[in-house]
Amino acid sequence: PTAHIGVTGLAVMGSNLARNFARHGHTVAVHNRTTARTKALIDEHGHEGNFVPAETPEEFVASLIKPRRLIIMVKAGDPTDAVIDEFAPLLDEGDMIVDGGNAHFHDTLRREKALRERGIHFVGTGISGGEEGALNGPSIMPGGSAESYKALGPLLESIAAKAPDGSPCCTHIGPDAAGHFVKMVHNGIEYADMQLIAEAYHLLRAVAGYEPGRIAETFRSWNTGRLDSYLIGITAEVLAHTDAATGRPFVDVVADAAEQKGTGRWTVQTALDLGVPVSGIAEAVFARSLSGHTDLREAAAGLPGPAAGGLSPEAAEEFADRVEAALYASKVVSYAQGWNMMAAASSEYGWNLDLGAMAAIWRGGCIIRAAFLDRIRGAYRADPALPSLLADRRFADELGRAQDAWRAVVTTAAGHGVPTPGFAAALAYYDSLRAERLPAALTQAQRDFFGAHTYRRVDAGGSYHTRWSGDRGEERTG
Ligand code: NBP
Repeated sequence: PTAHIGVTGLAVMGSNLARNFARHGHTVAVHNRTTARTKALIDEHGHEGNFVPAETPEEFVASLIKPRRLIIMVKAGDPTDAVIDEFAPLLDEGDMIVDGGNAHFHDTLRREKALRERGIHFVGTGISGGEEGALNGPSIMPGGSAESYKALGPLLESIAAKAPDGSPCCTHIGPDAAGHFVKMVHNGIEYADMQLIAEAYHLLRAVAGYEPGRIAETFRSWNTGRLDSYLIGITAEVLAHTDAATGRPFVDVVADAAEQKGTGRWTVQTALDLGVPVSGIAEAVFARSLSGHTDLREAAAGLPGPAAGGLSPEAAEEFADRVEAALYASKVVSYAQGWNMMAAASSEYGWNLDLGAMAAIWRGGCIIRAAFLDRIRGAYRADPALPSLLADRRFADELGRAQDAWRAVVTTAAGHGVPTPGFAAALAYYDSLRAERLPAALTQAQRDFFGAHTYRRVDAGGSYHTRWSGDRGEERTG
């Protein structure tokens, strides 16, 4: 055997990952259920490095140096189980199966346990950056045992993206499903980022009266400041693009129904299970869902909106600056929520996650890469047990400075009838967390009224019930 690593599943992600390994001097065994794909890879890219094509699983496994390192890059779900069932019997104790697909972390928990019992390391690995990232350097989030990382880490780090400071965007995330979990949260945060950017665009267009080209300019200038990120950069490019067929701004010829592949939904479902409020991500998932409900939108199309007046050019410029502040503040909130979710899962599943490390490895390769992540890394470096990003003094100061603009934007948006579920939810979260008293006291009293669910008092220990349907006297229940 000569191959350092093997990739099975040679659709776009698997082929690009295999080429990335080969280009970095590793000998890569390649295999695909349909052999034509393997042949195509070798014909087109065989000259890029050392590939060992295999037609059968047996041939593929035999070509791998022990302990064997095998990456599965097939469609997530049943195909992954089918491939595991096919390969696991051919492996020996100490070998490693890396699942680089977008698996649900519950599947990864199950697969890791089953394979661990057979002495095989199962390494659920989040890979971000799409096909371009797979080829030129993705952000890589491997879970699994620490022992497996010793053998896999150097290989994965060699093909990973590099952060601006040169460090690889790959680290051992934690045991079993930790890698796939944080990849899921990464995608949830990506949904929130995209929604917030969309709201900023909508406000600049509908309230400030800017044309897409002007908005592209605005985003370009934002991209030189604290919002500097891949997503802001591509937004400027999309907005500056003109449709060749019609000559219209490209954004105006795209149907306004956003689709989703499911990781945002998983993030919200999981957050509900963990009891972590991720309202920013949830609003983003719901906004995509709403956009696709043509039936509901058509039914409501005639409902009245406000008589909105336009802004003067000076007022528009001032408004654009406020939108930048609102976008930044809302972004901080959705990242804070995502990080809370990772912290909660870390204690629930015993992962002992290094929360600063996620910010470090998302600085390159992945969709949410941004200068901003360095600040999150700094916040967790200063205090690894930080309860919330909002509690970090630097972020707290920034939100404090942004809040007037943020409130003005949400108010103006409502006044003009422009929906900003992301901005508004983020502001509500900020105000809820900082509130001295929440109306939850009333909610709890109502619960006691109709369901005798009891309540605690601010001035005494224990729990209590008021006899609402009787003499309204209070009794201690626990
Ligand atoms: P696809 O998700 O389109 O999967 C196609 C591959 O799965 C082909 O190699 C196909 O083999 C193989 N496959 C299937 Br389908 N069923 C199989 C089975 N029962 N046994 C063996 N092989 C089977 O490929 P992709 O877009 O390259 O994505 C691969 C993974 O990476 C997915 O889990 C995806 O979620 C994840 N991912 C994708 C991206 C992205 O940007 N596309 C980014 C990050 C992660 P065949 O050729 O014989 O049909």
